[in-house]
Amino acid sequence: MSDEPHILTESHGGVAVIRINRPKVLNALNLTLMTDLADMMEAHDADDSISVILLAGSERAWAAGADIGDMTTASVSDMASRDQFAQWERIKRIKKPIVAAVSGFALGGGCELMMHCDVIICSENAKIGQPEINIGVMPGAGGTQRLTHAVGKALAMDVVLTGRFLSAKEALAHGLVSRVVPREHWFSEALNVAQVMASKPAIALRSAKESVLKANELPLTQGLEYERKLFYMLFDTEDQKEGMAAFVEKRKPSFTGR
Ligand code: CO8
Repeated sequence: MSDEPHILTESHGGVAVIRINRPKVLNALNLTLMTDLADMMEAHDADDSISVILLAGSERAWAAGADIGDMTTASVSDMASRDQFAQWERIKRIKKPIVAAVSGFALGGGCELMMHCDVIICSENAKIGQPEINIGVMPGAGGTQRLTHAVGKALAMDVVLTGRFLSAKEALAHGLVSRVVPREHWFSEALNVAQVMASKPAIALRSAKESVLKANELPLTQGLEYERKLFYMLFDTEDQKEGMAAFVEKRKPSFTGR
């Protein structure tokens, strides 16, 4: 067992960068890593100096899935008692935007973790898929649901039932990732995007994330009502006053996050 931390973190202004660091297993996700990831994200969510979380893997692998070694001989009750999905639920509840910097393999749980992120910046070398079918199971952390919402039934069935990998180009064409960038810029471009977002008014940023996510959960009429309420609430923020005054006065706004 290596003593290297399996998660590394650093901050760039209002952007907290978290890097998954298990290179020997292509960043396979185990329970300890997922627990630490959720702990760290919650800490950043509660930290007023952070506006955006940037989650990155390595150039070779974002994450090649859940750690297969941990599951090989597991029984139903082993899997249920580990309750790994509790950590995924915690990540789902993070309010600040999460940018994914994806290079290399994003497979199985790795693809599912990528789909928990809000803006996905993807290297042209990425290989994305849900190959669980090849090892006798199926996606379990949202793959059949979020992938289908993102790319539609026909392509989701193709990916989940054959286990094939999507190229970055295909993923972009079908709305699974936000942008594809040249392989040498996979991290720097994601950081640029995160920094642009971090310069925006923080409450509006969080509210906009919340509202877009509701589009996958609510019927249209309820989603529109939800959006409208959040929109009205923003008129109670100092940043709304500042943003609109700055526009009228033809100057750059100075947002405070209040
Ligand atoms: N788990 C554990 N170890 C892994 C994993 C993984 N998912 N992926 C790669 N590794 C290890 C390999 O065993 C290998 O180790 P070693 O050097 O000791 O032999 C090392 O990483 C490098 O891998 P390869 O030699 O295989 O590298 P290649 O470039 O030849 O192939 C691949 C790369 C295509 C990514 C290949 O490693 C592969 O197919 N990996 C498995 C992908 C996969 O099936 N992922 C799905 C896993 S199941 C899952 O994610 C279910 C999620 C459910 C929710 C989670 C909560 C429980």
